[in-house]
Amino acid sequence: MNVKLIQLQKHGDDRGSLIALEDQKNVPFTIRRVYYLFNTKDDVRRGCHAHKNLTQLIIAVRGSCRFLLDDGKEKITLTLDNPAQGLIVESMMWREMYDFSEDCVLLVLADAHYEEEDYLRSYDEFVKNAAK
Ligand code: T46
Repeated sequence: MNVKLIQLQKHGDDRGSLIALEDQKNVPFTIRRVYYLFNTKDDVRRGCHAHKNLTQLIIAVRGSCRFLLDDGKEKITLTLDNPAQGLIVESMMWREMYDFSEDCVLLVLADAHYEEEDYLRSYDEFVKNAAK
């Protein structure tokens, strides 16, 4: 399955930590959009869609949440709980996020602007497209 967890270099000293994100350097694409998810209730599932053509880097800059990733053939689950770890999610990957900690802030860097037409929000439609 095409899922990568990348380690981000932490610059730390006795004042605290800092992580820099630079496109085409530690972010493997040109950054066209940045958004963040916060104040998510712990009993909800977010995502529940795939993208036809979008690569994203997702970082839990605070708190934690679980991910279910499904490429139409295989499913995996993982926890994001480390601000120095980035999850790369490519196109045609069904994602669901759940078990958000109260303080969770998910930072997302994307290689394209927001386009509702890029979303596959029906699982059946996603599976049909993934099989092509
Ligand atoms: C993803 C996961 C990790 C915008 O207007 N612009 C944007 O850039 C985005 C991402 C969303 N929106 C609007 C569309 C909806 O009215 O914000 C609302 C919530 O979006 P959505 O329900 O798609 O959010 P999530 O948390 O289910 O999914 C989001 C991203 O959409 C998705 O690409 O991979 O976060």
